Amino acid sequence: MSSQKGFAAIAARLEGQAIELPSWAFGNSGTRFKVFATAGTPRSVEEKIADAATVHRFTGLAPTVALHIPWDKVDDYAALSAYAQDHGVRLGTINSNTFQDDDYKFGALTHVDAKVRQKAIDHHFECIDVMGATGSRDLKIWLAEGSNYPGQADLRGRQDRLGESLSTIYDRLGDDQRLVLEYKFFEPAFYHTDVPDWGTAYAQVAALGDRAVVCLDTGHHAPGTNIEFIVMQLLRLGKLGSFDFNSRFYADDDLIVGAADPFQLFRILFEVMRGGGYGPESDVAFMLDQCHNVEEKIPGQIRSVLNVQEMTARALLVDTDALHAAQDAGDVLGAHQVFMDAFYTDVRADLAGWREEHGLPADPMRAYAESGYQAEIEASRVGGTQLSWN
Ligand code: PSV
Ligand code: MN
Ligand code: MN
Repeated sequence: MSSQKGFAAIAARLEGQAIELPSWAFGNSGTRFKVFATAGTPRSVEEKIADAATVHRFTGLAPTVALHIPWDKVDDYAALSAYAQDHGVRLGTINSNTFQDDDYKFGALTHVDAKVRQKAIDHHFECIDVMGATGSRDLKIWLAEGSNYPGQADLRGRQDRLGESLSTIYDRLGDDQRLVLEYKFFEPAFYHTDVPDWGTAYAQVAALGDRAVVCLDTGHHAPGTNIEFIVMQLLRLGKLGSFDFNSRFYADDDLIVGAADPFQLFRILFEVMRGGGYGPESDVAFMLDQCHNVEEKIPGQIRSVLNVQEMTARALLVDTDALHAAQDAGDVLGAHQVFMDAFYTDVRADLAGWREEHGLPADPMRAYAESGYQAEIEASRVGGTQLSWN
């Protein structure tokens, strides 16, 4: 006989769940072979924010939007913030970008030339100024730095310069602001990456201080990596700052979270809860980092936040008392069954009811399709230049 909590027991814990949307998910994106344009794609940062606000209106799950600088550069960030608030959302994480400038061909924060390093540091100072104007807490740094050939670069020297550069940036942050360092094991560099894994990211942020933490992008690991173990370890060390959620089959695919491997998302969320990374007391930020190359972007984002909510509910359903009892008794199959019972529980009807109780559409995908918003943006967003991922 399996042990199982009911949905009513966990419903309250779904209150206030927030999943930040990336502004770039609403722009056109693709592969190095082709970027397909989509009707209705935003032509301005404001239109991206309006689309993100639409996702929040239909789901209640996405109250903030992350910006990427300079993709989302504007003259007046306070005005942009007010625009977002008028649309029912807030501006969130500020992502720096040191990967699209010729000067950074051989590195930015790790470059051998102090002038290039200073240019990259100054860009981060500019991002911190943006955070001041938008009220953002997190500066997220992902670095495209590394080398393609063995012997090309001095691995140790680059790591030392990275530490110095990060420390200069960290010192500029306000007391309520955080530096969030994201790792990725390959691409665009193919031989070595300067922040390839959680251990390197941890070593770098641990040297900075309490307000420096790690971002775990679920697409940035080798196939077969036990990501939930990394989640557990970073939470245990007090250094899990945020997630970039997406899913992958082969590389850094940036597909819809939970699409490729729903069970992996469940396992990750279970460890998040086990480690205290979920709920009002937690500082762990949930964010999507996705691109919608061939599907419509707004429904793509709606589907994504619903997938996270659904797996959150299932992970909350794990009967932890029964699980621990089975674990302590060495009951291998009993423990496994408690875990799998929660994973296999279909919560969709309960979540539909929960949404209705909260004044939200029971089926946000359908409500969006019937709302006319897509037809409206396709008809009105003509002329101007559609924004692309970069
Ligand atoms: C790099 O692959 C990355 O995951 C970083 O978070 C970037 O900021 C983002 O993608 C851009 O899509
Ligand atoms: Mn990312
Ligand atoms: Mn990525």
